[in-house]
Amino acid sequence: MSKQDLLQTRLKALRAEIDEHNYRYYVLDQPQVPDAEYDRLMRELQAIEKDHPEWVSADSPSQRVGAKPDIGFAEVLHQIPMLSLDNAMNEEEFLAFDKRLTERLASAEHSESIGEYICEPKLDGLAVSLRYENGLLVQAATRGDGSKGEDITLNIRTIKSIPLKLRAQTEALPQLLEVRGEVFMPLSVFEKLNQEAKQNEQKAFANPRNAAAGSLRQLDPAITAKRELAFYAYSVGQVSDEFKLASSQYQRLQQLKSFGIPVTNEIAIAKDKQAVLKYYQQIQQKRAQLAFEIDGVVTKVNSIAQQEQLGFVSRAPRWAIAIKFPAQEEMTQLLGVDFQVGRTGALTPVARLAPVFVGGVTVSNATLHNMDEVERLGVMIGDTVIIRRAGDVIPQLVAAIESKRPSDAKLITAPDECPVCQSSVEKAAGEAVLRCTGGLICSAQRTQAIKHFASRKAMDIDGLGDKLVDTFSELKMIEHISDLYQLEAGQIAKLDRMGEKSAQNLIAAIEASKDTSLAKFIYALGIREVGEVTAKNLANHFIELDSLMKASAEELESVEDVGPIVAKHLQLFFANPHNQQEISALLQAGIHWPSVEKKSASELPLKGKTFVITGTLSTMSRSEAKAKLESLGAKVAGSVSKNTDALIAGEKAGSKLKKAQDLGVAVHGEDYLEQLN
Ligand code: 5U1
Repeated sequence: MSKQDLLQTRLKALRAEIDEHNYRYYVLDQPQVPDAEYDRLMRELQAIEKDHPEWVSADSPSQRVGAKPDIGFAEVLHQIPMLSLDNAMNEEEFLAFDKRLTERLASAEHSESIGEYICEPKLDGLAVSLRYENGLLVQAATRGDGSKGEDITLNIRTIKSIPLKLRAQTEALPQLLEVRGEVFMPLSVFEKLNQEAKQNEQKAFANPRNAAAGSLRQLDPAITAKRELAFYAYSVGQVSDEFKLASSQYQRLQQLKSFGIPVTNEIAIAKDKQAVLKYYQQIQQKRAQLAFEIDGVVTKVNSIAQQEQLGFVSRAPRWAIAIKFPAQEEMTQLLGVDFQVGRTGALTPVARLAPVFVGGVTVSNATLHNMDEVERLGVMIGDTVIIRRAGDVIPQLVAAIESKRPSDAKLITAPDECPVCQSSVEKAAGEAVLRCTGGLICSAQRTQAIKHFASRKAMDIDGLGDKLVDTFSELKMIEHISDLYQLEAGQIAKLDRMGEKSAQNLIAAIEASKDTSLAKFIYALGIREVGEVTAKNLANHFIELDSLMKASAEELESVEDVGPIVAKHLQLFFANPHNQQEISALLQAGIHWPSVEKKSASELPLKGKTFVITGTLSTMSRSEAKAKLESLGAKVAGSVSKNTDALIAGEKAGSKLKKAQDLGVAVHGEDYLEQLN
């Protein structure tokens, strides 16, 4: 064989191998080689094609990004119209659909009942048609108005999961095959794209669907390629006569898969209407974990014979319906913006909205984060805005619709004084947030500070939730944190929805909270930038509260996690006479923690050792065990590795115990902790 022949053989082998890896990755979801190996093969292919441009073919896996066309997008006529789907807005509407079908089939000449349904996720993307002739992708088009769309072949070719050439496996390839499905932007890509837009001070996309649409309509395929779009097929359009399509929707999707066309794994057969509803509920639960956005379920009669029998009404089939999830995005009007004061004085702009039902609840407020975000969104009071509420996430204002802006729209301006205590407002250099300078003079900051003080990771006052703190503050029953310890059951019992019993329970919980640890107390004080871990490090280092209060910046900075900024916050906090008074009042009220003999660093028995805790402990909680190990100088890690010195294994220890045993790491029972001091 000549050198040229050898090279051509290699070229063919490389193309086949890359196509095979694409199929395993995108269709089977079972990649066989690491990305680096795939990249190496691609580079080798590109190098050969660079030396031999005469060998380059349009179906080569290297040929995804073509040159920018001179003209816009040409018109494409759909030989078979691209249908739309009727919607069911809730479960009842789906049951009505099922009833209609049942009645229609029963009244047919050979009456029969609905066989099974197929359920598919309804992807929130754009419908496209892909035309394969003799196995090669020759044209791709948008849905357009269903009869004619636009030719987006060059952009579709950049989508790596769409094969440029179909796989010829057991079945012979049809001479013509038109595949229909949805192009979408995976959520990870969408988030990355918007992150970049923010960094470059560009407008972010409101949702993955808009981002996918914007990417597909790019005139330069190189830009589309960067957007990393994806595709799942959901039906077959035109197909040449000689090819025998399967007799059910499910089997047809399997046929497409065998040709190398991606089909989502989330499809399922439902034997009846109840099973469809079960799928609908299950996928709604799973929605947040999916890699792509879905806005409902598409359910179709699985038998193609029954589909044909049922037929169409105008542009929608009778045999399919989209059961939508409650919308996660809605439009409403921005009525005004208030500034909410947080625990550390940060002022957060909050959008006041005309109430709107979105994501299953009525929303009348949405966070705007900070003034930089207000500016980025370019939103004004009076605007029609898009509100998004996904899952349990706080509602967000994602975009303003400028074309609907009324002539009297008002600019959103930052206040120069605190809306609660009228102290001045400052914006530290390099920070996006505005802050009230009132400190604990500001009742809003005080209320938030009390909520933080009572929270689970701080003083853990059971039953004292945010709402109750708001009530206590409004009624001026508590103005300062230490007032908590002066509350009496009689006063509390008189409040709405509080009886004698719950008042007693709350007083008991407040009493119980007095028995705490120094670390929790430091954390509970709510000093800026002092989180749980820093509080623990400070407690372990200083042992006595007094030493911490008097510490120099230098000594503070010698503690792990404490830099000059945190040290400054600590010093400012402890120098404030009001805070000093509060701390005295709290200690006077009886807050205490076990005194620990101060050990110098060299005396800490577990210094330099790394522990892992696993299983269920019976004599103390995980966090107590962790605190104990840390107070003796150990580090507590989350997973076992060769650097682990010991594993504390409680009941029902599983994989971590096995790994420790495999690595020869020392394993101790829970009693080991008890004898430590
Ligand atoms: N999953 C899925 N989405 N979707 C959209 N199936 C599906 N089917 C459609 C559309 C427009 O139309 C069928 C009637 C082919």
